[in-house]
Amino acid sequence: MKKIFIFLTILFLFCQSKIETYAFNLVSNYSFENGKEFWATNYSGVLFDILEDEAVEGTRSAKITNNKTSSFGVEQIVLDISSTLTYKISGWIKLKEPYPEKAFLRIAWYKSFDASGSQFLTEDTPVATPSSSWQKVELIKNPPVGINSAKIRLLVVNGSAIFDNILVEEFIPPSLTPTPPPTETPVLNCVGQACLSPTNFPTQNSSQQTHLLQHLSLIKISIFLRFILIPKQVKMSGWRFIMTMILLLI
Ligand SMILES: [Ca+2]
Repeated sequence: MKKIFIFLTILFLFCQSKIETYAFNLVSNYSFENGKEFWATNYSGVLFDILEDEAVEGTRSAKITNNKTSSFGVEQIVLDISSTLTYKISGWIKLKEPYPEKAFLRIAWYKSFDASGSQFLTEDTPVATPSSSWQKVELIKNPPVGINSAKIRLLVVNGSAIFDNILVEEFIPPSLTPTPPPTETPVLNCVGQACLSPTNFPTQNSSQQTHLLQHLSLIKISIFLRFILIPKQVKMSGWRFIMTMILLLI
């Protein structure tokens, strides 16, 4: 009986908990904590340094300097791209003075499976605004049909910028975002000759419902804690156990 009780309790807690989905980042060494590993410059004139004292995450970041008026920087191949999915490309940028003309992220889509051959299309995040603070840039995109790989590029035009926390991940819309209730067409409620206007209809008060659900959850938690804290010497009868589980599952 005790094992069944523990099993059902764990099952109950599992069912009551919110199942959260975490997107998987496809960028290796995304935070530069492993130095330059997996990253390479895409132009010989680019200076690529790892900073040890500035970071959004961890302790390291990448400083990229490009004195040309074209966009150059560093890049990394991203595999396992599917055109049926939506991706969020994001990263943190901190500009160095004098501020560069541009600093941003670019995703280049490839039809090949290893980002070889010609790029099919490139798409850019917004450029970082002139500021010496860390700022996040991001882009949410569906790859074109037939895309199987990509390159993520950290680019600078005529200056220096620091990059950290570079993510290319499947974009999953927040499933827990409450959606507004559908708009109902007002219908007059006529009883005999008297008709109630739509403003007299009882309306659902979502706030009150939310409070009621919270109270019910607190009651269930209280019952659960009460039986967890019962001394081992006190045995739970079969009927008491069944009633407890029924209360917990209501
Ligand atoms: Ca870092």
